[in-house]
Amino acid sequence: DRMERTFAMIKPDGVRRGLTAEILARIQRKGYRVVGLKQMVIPRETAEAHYGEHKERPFFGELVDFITGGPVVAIALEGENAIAGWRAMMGATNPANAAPGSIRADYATTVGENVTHGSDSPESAERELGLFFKPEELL
Ligand code: YYY
Ligand code: MG
Repeated sequence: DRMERTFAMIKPDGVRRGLTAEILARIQRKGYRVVGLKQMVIPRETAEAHYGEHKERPFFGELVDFITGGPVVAIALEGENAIAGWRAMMGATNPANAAPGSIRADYATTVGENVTHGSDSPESAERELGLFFKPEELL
């Protein structure tokens, strides 16, 4: 139906555990187009902006420490209904509630280290893609 772009990320736990190829394989098998891709260590101020909606939550400090604590793989995805579709492939935030076969169900045990990120709305997708990619880095 609707062609969308979304921001996906393999978090430091996923990269550290060697899950990058497996997760990219799932994305490509699904049929999403990878229109941006880079491995990077997220600057602290970018992480704080990315997770700005959680600034007042008790886990915010740990979340920013975690997400800046090692390389991530930042991914721009394009496809039909890619925003909700990628969220479905990831599964629920808490791996204990994630659907069987989803990335978080298959690879994570704790809410704090849940392997992947995905934008939750068209507005978030646009904001997050703008935080992580320059226009010329997107195909
Ligand atoms: O979008 P999503 O990653 O599924 O969840 P959010 O509610 O946006 O939370 C972002 C991030 O924060 C989550 O992936 C792990 C962490 N977190 C946490 O450590 N403890 C919580 N109770 C909720 C979220
Ligand atoms: Mg979120």
